[in-house]
Amino acid sequence: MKNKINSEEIDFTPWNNADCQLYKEQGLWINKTLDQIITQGEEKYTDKIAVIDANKSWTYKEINNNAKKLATGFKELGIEENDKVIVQLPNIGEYFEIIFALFKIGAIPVYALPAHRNIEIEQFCKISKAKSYIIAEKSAGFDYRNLARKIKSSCALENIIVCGDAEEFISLDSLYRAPIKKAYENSTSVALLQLSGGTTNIPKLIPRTHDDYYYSVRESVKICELNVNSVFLAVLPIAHNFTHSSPGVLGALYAGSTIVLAENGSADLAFELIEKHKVTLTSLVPPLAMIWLSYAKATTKDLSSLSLIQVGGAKFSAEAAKKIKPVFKCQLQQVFGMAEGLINYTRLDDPDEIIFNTQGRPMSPYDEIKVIDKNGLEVADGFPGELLTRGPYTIKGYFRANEHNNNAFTSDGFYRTGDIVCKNKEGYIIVEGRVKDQINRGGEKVSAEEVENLLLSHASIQDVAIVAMPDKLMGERSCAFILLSNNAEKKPGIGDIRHFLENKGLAEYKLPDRIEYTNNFPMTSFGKINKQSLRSIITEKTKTAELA
Ligand code: OOB
Repeated sequence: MKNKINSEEIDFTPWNNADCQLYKEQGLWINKTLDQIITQGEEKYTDKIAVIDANKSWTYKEINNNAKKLATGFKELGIEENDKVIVQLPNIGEYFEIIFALFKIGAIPVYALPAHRNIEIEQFCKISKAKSYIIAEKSAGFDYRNLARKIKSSCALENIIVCGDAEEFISLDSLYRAPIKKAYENSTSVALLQLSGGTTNIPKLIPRTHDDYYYSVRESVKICELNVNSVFLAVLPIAHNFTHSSPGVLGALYAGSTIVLAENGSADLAFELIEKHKVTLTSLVPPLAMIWLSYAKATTKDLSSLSLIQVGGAKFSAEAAKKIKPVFKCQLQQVFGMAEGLINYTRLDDPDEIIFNTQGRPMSPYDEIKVIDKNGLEVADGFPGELLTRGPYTIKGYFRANEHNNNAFTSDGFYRTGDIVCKNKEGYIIVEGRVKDQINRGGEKVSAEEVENLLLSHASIQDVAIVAMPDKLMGERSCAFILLSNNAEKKPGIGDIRHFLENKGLAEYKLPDRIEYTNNFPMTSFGKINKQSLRSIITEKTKTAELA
C-alpha cells in the first residue's frame, strides 16, 4: 500500500514501508542527512582544501564552520525546518556554505539554475511557497539583484540574500553568527528540490530525500572511484543533478577530494584550471565535450592529470565518444541520468564497445527497469520502448503535483521517463529517442508546451508548435512552427520572437532557434498537431540546406 501523506496538499509521495525497510536493512539508506557529508568531511579531512573557486579556497573545516555560522544567521531571519529557499548561484564556493547551512536547519533548497529568469523563478516560488531567495550580486554580466527586484512583490519574498554587494537586500556576509549547536536529523524528509526538465506548462519540482540522495552520491562515488586524490572540475552549473551528485560536487566532498569551480565551460579556462590544479575528472554535456575535443588538439596546456571525463545529459554520438581516449589520454564514462533519480553509468573497466555505444547501466542493483511498448507490455531485449524505472533513489511523485503524478507514474510506482531506449542482454541502455514533448538542447531541457503557451499570447500568432530539429553541435535545437493570426500586421522574425519571450522573462536557452511559417498544421487522427510530421519537415529542410 502507498504511504501517502494525508493532507489536502500532498507534498510528495514517499516509498512504501516495505521498500523503506528493505533499503535500510540492505544499508542503502543509512539514516543520515546530507549535512553528514560535510560534518564527516571536517572530521576526516579537516584542513585539506575542499573547494577552490575563481577568488578563494576553502578547507573542509572552513566550509563546515561557516555553514554552522550561517545556519544561525538563517534561523534568525526566520528560516525554519521545512521552509523552502530558492538558491540561484553561479559556481562559487559560498554555495557549499549555504546549502549545508540549510541542511543543518532542515530547510529545503530549491535548485534554480543561473540561466533562469523571472518566469521560472516566479513559478518556483509559487509552487514551493518559498519566502527566501539567495543569489549572487552578478554573474556572467547579469545582475541578479535586478531579477530579485522584478519578482519581489509578485512572489511575496521576505528574505532576499545576496552574496556580494547586497544593495537594499540582505548581505550574506552579515549572517555569519555563533555556530549552530545541533543539526537537523530527520533523514527520511525531503532534503532538496531539484528541477525537472519539464514537459508541461508549469515546471515540476523533484523532492529528493536525504536518505535517497545520500545513497545515490555514495554509490556514484564507488562506481566512479573518487578518493582523496581526486580533483573534480565543475564546469556545468553545480546545482544540476549531474554536477551535484553523479558523483559531482557532493560525491567529491564525500570522498575527501578537492573541487575546482569553473565559472563557465570554455575550453581555455577549463584547460588552464586542469593544468594548474591537476584535475583528475570532470563532467560534460556532449556539445562541450565536442568543443573541448577540437581545442585539445592544439592546446599547449598539460592535461595529463585527467583520468576520467564523464559525458551525459544528452546523447553522445559513438563517433565523438571514440575520440575522447586518444585525444585526452583518459577514460570516458557515459552517464544517462535524470534529476528524478535513476542514473546509468558505463563502468570504468567496461570494454570500449560498451563505452562508445551505450549510455551505461543502472547504478544500483536495486534499480528496477522496464522497457515497454505502446500497450504497456515489456518488449524483448534489443527492441525499443519507453523506459520505466523504480528504485531506492527514484522519486515516487513530483512535489505538489498530484494530478500530473497520476500520468507520470504507474500505479505500482514506476516513473515513466519518457525516454525511448533499447536494453541489451547485459542490461546496458541505449537511448534512441523520447516520447516526451521536450527539446534536449545539448543537455538543457525545454518543455515545448511552456514556450508555446507564452507565444500564444503574441498578438500576431494564432497557433504554434515547437519541435526539435537536428543540430551537429547541440544534438537538437528548437524550431517554432507558427500560424499567423488573420489580423497580423506583419510576420515577426526570429529576432522579434526571441525578444518577445526574453522580455517576458524566459531563460535564454528556451528561446526558439528558428521559426517556420505555416498556413495549416499537419494533424493526427485525434485532431492534435502532428509533431512527428513537423520534425520530419524541419529535418528534411535542414538536410537540404546543408547540401546546398
Ligand atoms: C540529466 O538530468 P535531467 O533531469 O536534466 O534530464 C534527464 C533527461 C533524461 O530523461 C533523458 O531524456 C536525457 O535527459 N538524458 C540523456 C542522457 N542523459 C540524460 N539522453 C541521452 N543520453 C544521455 N546520456 O540530464 C542528468 C542527471 C544526472 C546525471 C546525468 C544527466
